[in-house]
Amino acid sequence: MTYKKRTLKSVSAPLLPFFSVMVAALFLFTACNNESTTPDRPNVIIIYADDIGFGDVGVYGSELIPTPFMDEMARTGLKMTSSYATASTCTPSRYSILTGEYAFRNERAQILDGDAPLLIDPDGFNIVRMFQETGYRTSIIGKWHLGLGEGEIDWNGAIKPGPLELGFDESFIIPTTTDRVPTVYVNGHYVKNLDPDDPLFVNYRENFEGEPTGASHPEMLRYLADDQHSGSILDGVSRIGFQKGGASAMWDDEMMSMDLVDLAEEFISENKDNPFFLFFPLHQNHVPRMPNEKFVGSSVTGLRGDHTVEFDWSVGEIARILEEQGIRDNTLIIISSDNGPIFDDGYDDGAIENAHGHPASGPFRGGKYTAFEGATRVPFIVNWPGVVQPGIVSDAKFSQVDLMASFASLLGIRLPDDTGVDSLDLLEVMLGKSFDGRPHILQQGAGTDHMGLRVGDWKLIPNPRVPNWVSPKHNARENPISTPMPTRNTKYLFNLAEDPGETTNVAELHPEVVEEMMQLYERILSENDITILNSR
Ligand code: NG6
Ligand code: CA
Repeated sequence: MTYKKRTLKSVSAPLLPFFSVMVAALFLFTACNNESTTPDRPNVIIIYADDIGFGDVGVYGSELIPTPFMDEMARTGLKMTSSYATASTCTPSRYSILTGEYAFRNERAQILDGDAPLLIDPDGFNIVRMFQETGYRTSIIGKWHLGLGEGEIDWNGAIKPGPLELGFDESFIIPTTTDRVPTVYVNGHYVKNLDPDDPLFVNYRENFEGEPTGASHPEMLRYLADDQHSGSILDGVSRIGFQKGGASAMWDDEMMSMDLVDLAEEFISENKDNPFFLFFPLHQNHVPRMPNEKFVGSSVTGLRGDHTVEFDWSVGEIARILEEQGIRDNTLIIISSDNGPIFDDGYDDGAIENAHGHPASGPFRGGKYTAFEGATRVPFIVNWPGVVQPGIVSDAKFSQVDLMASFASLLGIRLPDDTGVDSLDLLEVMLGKSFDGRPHILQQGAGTDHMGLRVGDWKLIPNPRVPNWVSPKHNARENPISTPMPTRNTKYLFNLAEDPGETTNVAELHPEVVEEMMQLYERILSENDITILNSR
């Protein structure tokens, strides 16, 4: 592989050529490259929420869901207010973090079924490998949803390729979503706690004969579900897909947070003397919302809020563990979410009835699946004591796709050619030292051709369309900010400075802005950010 220096005219570039040689050389390089006072090689933890919206966090305006631990992270660190997931659904957003590439460039990078093959090429470069090859111990503990294996998966054998083949030294995953089968953890290559005498079978097309489903046995359910979520019943909740056997391996939904935090504690304490990268993607507040009983009633918005409080507790636990291990100061923590909020995502769990007007998208319109701001503009908190100054609020534009190049910069390495093609080195922005963010932000709605584009305060939705299973009932707020969806074949232009809620389409008033943004949009679709910025 050849590594060419990545120089960008409009953003700061990683400084010198280097990747994947000798660790000694890395130290030499970083020592020579001490232009800034930022220490290199901190531990890095990304705590990644599932479906937690901009307005679900106290410091972002939530009044009905208490999130003291995230609030404290923001008060003692950086709170970003124009930071985006690349997409309004899970798989594509995660794909972008790992690859540094907008997910629409890979048409398979869409919400994956639970038996889908691995989406990311194990032979390619990715953010995990970047940390691994620079001497970090790498681990994922939590939700994966990026596919496993190469086709048919035998859940009773070795399940690979997967996270380990992408550069994680250790992997303990929820293989897909918690509303999809199989409801088991995969530890390394194997289903955890599987009894060979009770093998596990998974099918996404048809049920196993005689097995109860949500459709056939609604009386067995804690709460009712839509048709899609009316497959096998596990832990009293029906899921997408069918599974049989593997009883000893089933996770306990209500213990999931404790399971994952315990593992994080183990990993952190084992690696307290060496740099580590922990990707910690949690399941809150994705459906089914089954918080531990100690969190039930902890918000006044029902299970959805309680689940969010449980997420916040995990954030607090990570801080506690780092303190106890004496490595809090040398650890950079990022807290964010994979997409905007949703209230009803398939289960009658009371989310809408108990919302009490809770503005889960903050001041923005829309949520999960859409291309409005609420779909991808998510909480983004950076905490690194002594380096990130306390209490900074930054409105600089940043996308999670930038994590790869920004961390490359922190590590003092240069990304290989043709990798991370949409990832910009915004390390200084990420650390609150600069407010000069991305020139443009692409926001992928559900599917690959429903996008938003933000440039400055302008926001264009060139081609509004959403899957037919996304309906207005998904959002709880009875105001124009949440719904209805725009009309197809109409271009929508909003001025976010005057109209952050994207209520008024001003496309007809500003045809020249639409025209210019359409040109950029077409360019982004056919080229990539690095090429575009270099050609300016
Ligand atoms: C959708 C599911 C939804 C959720 C989503 C993935 C239906 C009708 N809806 O297909 O409930 O699981 O996939 O969410 O099946 S995500 O946050 O992981 O992208
Ligand atoms: Ca999600």
